Amino acid sequence: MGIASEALKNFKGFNLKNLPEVEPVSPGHRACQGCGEVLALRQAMKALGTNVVMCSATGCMEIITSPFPQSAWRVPWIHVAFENAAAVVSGAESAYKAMNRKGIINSPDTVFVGYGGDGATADIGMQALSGALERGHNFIYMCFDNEAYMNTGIQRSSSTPYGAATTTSPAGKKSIGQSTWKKNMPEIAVAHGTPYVATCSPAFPIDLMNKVKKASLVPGPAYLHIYSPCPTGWRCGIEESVEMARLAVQSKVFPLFEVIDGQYFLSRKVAKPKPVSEYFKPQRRFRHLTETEVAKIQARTDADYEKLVAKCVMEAKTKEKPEQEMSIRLDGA
Ligand SMILES: Cc1ncc(C[n+]2csc(CCOP(=O)(O)OP(=O)(O)O)c2C)c(N)n1
Ligand code: SF4
Ligand SMILES: [Mg+2]
Repeated sequence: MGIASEALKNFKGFNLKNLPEVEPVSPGHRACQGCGEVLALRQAMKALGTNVVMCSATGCMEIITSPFPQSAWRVPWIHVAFENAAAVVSGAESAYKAMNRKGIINSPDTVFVGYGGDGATADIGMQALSGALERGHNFIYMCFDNEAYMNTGIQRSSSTPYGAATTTSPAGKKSIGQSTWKKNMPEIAVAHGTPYVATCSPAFPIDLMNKVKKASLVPGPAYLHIYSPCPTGWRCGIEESVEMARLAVQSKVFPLFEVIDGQYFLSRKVAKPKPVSEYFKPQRRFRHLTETEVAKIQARTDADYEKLVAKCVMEAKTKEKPEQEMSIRLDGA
């Protein structure tokens, strides 16, 4: 049995009756209305609690929580550069380990978390992340994927989906927008032998919180790829973020799965998939796409999903309906 399977064998997850009341990220931050990224961050932090050291790359979830002299953080939080959250959090983890060993502190259960957006993760911070995963630090890395560099004005990243219009991949007569396919970060994390890798979505909060909790229990690196709808950059309604996150799962655009010690588990099989066009329709970043382009994306989405399903050894037990999950009242949203 691998280290993640061993650590998770008696895992008892969150459910509607035992949701934590703790709010490590306080209300009053400065995210745009309807921000799906801060909703996901909030759910993740509720699962982690307060015995954490957070290390934030530059990006939306840094600037909106820390305009000097204010902070939305109720836990230790370090802001570092755009590219090195994983390197700095691995240093903090090593320092705590040494201080615990020398008896300077007694804090063996502190959880170390590095996080950043898709630009900080899939582009500029990839090298730092790769090194930290390879060295095997006991930490969680969370990528909040809103599919572009939103903080600086909606520039494309390597995680921007094919066909999406951004300010640096504008759609026009000679351009369909983003001309490359989305980089598969979870697979890159798996390729490092990372003991726990999972994808999660704020439209499925209990699933998200359980995956964050599991990541915190694994005594080694864990990578979480968290879908983060951004109404500002995706050009959809501010009330549509959760619906976009849900449709991404239901259309197989963003499947939910876990990889535990290299074994794949589908969190939620999409039995009756919605067409990608239904997910695209409310988002003006896709409005220029022709039927031919949409059909091409549909074919690629179907093929990618089949490849994933073929790798899954069994289905996980999570069966809550999204509607039921979203009926949870998270005060202060
Ligand atoms: C070395 C460096 N290059 C560029 C920047 C400017 N910059 C800050 S945040 C950011 C984009 C962040 O995008 P992402 O990581 O996807 O996070 P998001 O804002 O979308 O949540 C950029 C380009 C910087 N701070 N440092
Ligand atoms: S730009 Fe997007 S991700 Fe950033 S705070 Fe606004 S809605 Fe959230
Ligand atoms: Mg981003």
